[in-house]
Amino acid sequence: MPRSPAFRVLRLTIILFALGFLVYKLASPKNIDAISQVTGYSNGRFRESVVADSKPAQTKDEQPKEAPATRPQEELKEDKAEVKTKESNSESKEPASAVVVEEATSPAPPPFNDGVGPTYVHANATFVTLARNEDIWNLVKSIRNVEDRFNHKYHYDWVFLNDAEFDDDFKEITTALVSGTTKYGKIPKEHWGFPEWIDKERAAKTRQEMAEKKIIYGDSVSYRHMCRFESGFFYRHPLMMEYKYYWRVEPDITLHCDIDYDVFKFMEEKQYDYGFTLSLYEYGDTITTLWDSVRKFLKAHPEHAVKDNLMEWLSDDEGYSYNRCHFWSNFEIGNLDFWRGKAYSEFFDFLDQEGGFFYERWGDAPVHSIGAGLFLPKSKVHYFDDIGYWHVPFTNCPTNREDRLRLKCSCNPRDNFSWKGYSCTSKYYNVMGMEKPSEWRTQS
Ligand SMILES: Nc1nc2c(ncn2[C@@H]2O[C@H](COP(=O)(O)OP(=O)(O)OP(=O)(O)O)[C@@H](O)[C@H]2O)c(=O)[nH]1
Ligand SMILES: *[C@@H]1O[C@H](CO)[C@@H](O)[C@H](O)[C@H]1NC(C)=O
Ligand SMILES: *[C@@H]1O[C@H](CO)[C@@H](O)[C@H](O)[C@H]1NC(C)=O
Ligand SMILES: [Mg+2]
Repeated sequence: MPRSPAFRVLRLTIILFALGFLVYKLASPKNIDAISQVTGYSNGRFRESVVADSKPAQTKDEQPKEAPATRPQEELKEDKAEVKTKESNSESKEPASAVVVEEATSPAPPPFNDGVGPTYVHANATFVTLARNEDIWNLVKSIRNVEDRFNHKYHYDWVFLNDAEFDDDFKEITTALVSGTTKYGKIPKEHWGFPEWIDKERAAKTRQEMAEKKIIYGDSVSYRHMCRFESGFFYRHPLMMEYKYYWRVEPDITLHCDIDYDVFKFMEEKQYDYGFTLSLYEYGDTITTLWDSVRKFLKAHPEHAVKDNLMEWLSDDEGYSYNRCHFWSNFEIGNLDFWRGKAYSEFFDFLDQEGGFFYERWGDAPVHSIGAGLFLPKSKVHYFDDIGYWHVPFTNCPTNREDRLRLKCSCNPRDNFSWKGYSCTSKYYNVMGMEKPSEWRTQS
């Protein structure tokens, strides 16, 4: 049935009116904010006009506190060290005047979608990874995890160390992935090789014996250089000297949960010097005489062992023998100045002279753990039970179900290694006098 022209005009008017109303509604300040939150789109000016009637854009932690942390970019030309500053990062290094103006006109325009602003005061900290060029594809997985779960909000620096020169591919890929500044350092020869007092024939004989016993990495020379480097040198590399705190990251790890606070500032505020996620028993054949050397050292330097240390966690007979408990050092968040201090430095030098890095296969994990366990009061060691972590073959998964949901954890709580027989974490709780979470028995 044909309709009259008047009807058509009326219909068109109604449609146009409805469309106009819709556009008006969508363009209202509240919606612009909602849209920009959903799409992640934000740009200083655009947000400025809508900030007033939207919810606070920053959380407590992200609130600007003091003048911007303009950490000076020192010239570190030694050891062919190289620094790459990303464009996004240079935003946070702008001169103070530019930032102050912004603060005066707008209460809270964050420069990053979901990160801390340019006025955020970072801890004096960096990530650090020892790797070979060929580790790149196992390493990107780790970096992606750390960025997604933590560093995309904070943009901490990342130092990469290698006994060889990093190639361009390695540098380009890692620089693209890390949201902070990346730095690349070559390890000096004295820190990666046989010291002159080591009898290389004797070392070769050990490697052969260990190979026959099928001890993991028992026949490897490079693994021993790695363990010695991580035990006594990583914290003295020129690139590391400008930092106080570090987080060690290895290739092929997984972070299972969001980390919704600045762990470096947490270390600083709580005055912790060493943080771990997993602990276990060391393979005895790799450290046959390590504890004998530790005892010799303690006899010569009784002043270094502090009161209220973790001796009870390391030894079941008041220091007579080592029970082989150690923190798993592929994950560490710690204070570099502790390793650089007198007690640990003398300890490492002593162990290095003893030769066990080569005549046996002393690992950096027991060496660090004994150092931290004896020369730090136990109150300075922290168990990060909230950091979901995996390095083949063990998992740390937060016990508390609410935490796992809130932090979007991807770990199966049944895989939690920390309460199982081969872990030393239960013992750690006993020694610390900490109460175990109620669920622990069902998981042991
Ligand atoms: N530059 C360099 N890095 C190394 C070398 N060997 C090991 N690494 C690094 O040192 C760290 C420890 O080595 P891994 O091979 O992971 O040793 P692991 O954790 O005991 O054993 P996996 O079970 O194989 O992970 C990792 O960050 C490696 O990338 C080496 O010869 N050169
Ligand atoms: C960071 O820490 C290192 C080591 O403690 C120190 O030498 C350096 O001056 C610190 N840098 C800043 C900016 O505080
Ligand atoms: C795993 O064990 C640790 C203790 O070692 C505990 O704190 C953590 O909550 C446990 N997680 C689960 C899921 O059981
Ligand atoms: Mg590893």
